[in-house]
This record gives sequence, structure tokens and C-alpha cells, in this order.
Amino acid sequence: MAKLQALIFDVDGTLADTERDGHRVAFNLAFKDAGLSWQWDVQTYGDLLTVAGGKERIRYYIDHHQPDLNVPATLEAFIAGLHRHKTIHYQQLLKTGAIRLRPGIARLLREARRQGVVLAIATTTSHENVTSLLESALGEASLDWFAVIGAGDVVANKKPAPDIYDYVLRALGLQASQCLAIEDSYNGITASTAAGLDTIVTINEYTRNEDFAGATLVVDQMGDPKQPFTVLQGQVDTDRFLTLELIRRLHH
Ligand code: XBP
Ligand code: MG
Repeated sequence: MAKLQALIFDVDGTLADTERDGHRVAFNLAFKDAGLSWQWDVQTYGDLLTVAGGKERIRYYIDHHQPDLNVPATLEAFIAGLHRHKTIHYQQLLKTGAIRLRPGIARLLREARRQGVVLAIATTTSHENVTSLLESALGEASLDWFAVIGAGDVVANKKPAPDIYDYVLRALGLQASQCLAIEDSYNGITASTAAGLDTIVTINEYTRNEDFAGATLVVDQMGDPKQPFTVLQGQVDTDRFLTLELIRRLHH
């Protein structure tokens, strides 16, 4: 068993519940800016989340729900323009402080830092969205907590492809067996396990019914002393929330 050297975190749905009240709202504002009547309600957005990546999600929606759309330029440029506006709206939403970290995240990040466990990020969203979330939720200094931030278009294939995890492992200079991933979705765990990583899943409202067969542990949240987790899959002892000690015990 290799010693645990690093934790690799997904962002959307894992560090924070960014999708329903963050990304979704920003997409709808961008559609409005462009004079489109499209509205992604909570349920529709949940269905669209099977497509990872904002630009990819818009393209899928057009292909399947707006096949007669006429765009002024190329479809690619049209989607890129919509997505730029979406990112601006998302950044503004983050600045309001409306999106908080999920329970236990700040505690676990601090615990890992104290114990010399390296922190990294592997996400489908853009680098600027990650840094804005970290800045607004944990302060500017937290950007230095992460040895590698693997984000967005830095790889050709987004999750569920393993590319972003392979990229982060390469940048860390570590083997998969020395690291553990923390994810919230089927796409996420498909990517992380394909890269060879043990993976702990914290589900959320959108992902609770997904298949996490490959997970080391599935919990409803990381939890905190006053907010214990519920274990949905896997074995713990008397643990009531996710600690680094528990992660080390689970790491194969
Ligand atoms: C997150 C995503 C992203 C966000 C939107 O997946 O799929 O597309 O919803 O971000 P994961 P962008 O948590 O598995 O990384 O619009 O910036 O792509
Ligand atoms: Mg996620």
C-alpha cells in the first residue's frame, strides 16, 4: 500500500454546490443577454449535467432541443460567446458570496495542510472559476494551498475521460496509488477511477441516484463534528465525519 501523498479535489458539487444556484443561473442570464428565451430550470439542468463542460452542455442542448437554431457566425463561435457571458455572470455570482463551501471542506483542507498532504484540483470548469470560488470562500491566500489546479480546456477530453486526472498526476509527479480523489458525480468518479485513483464520493442533490459502484466510500457530505455524515456505501468504524485519518485508513 503506497503512502497517501495527495488529495485531488473535484470542484463543482464537491467543494461547493455550485451547479443549481451558480452555473445554472449564469447560463440562463447569458441566454437572456443573447436574446434567447431558453430557460434551464432545476430539473432540466439536472438532466443536462450528464454532459460535462459548459460549452459542451450548450452544444448538446442546441443539438437536441434547438435543432432549427440559426446562428450568425459558426456554431462554435456562437457557443463560445454565450459561454463567455455565462462565465462573467458566474464570477459576479461568486463575488456576492452566495456560494459557500460544503460542510467539512475547509476543515479537511486545513487538516491536510497541517499534516503535509499535498492538495490539488481536477475539474471540468475553467481555471478562473476555480480561483474565484477559492478566493471568495477561503480568501486569496488559499490559492497557494493547491500544488496543481487542473482545469477546463487544458486537456482535450473532459470528464468522464481520465485526462484531467492524468494531467494532475503528471504535474504532481505522483502515481495514482499515492493519491486519492474526492468527487460528487458519476462523470467524476468514472474519470478518477479510470486514472487509477481511489475515490471518495460526497453526493449532492443532483447526483444522489448515480452509480458509484467503483467508490471507496460514498457519503452524503464530509460532515463536521456537529454535522455528522451518513454513510451510503462502504465501511467506516465509529467515524462520524470525514477526517484525514479515516481517508488514510480507506486508502488502498
Ligand atoms: C463540472 C461541470 C462544469 C460546470 C460548468 O463538472 O460539468 O461544466 O457545470 O463549468 P465536474 P463551465 O464537477 O465533474 O468537473 O461552464 O466553466 O464548463
Ligand atoms: Mg463535480
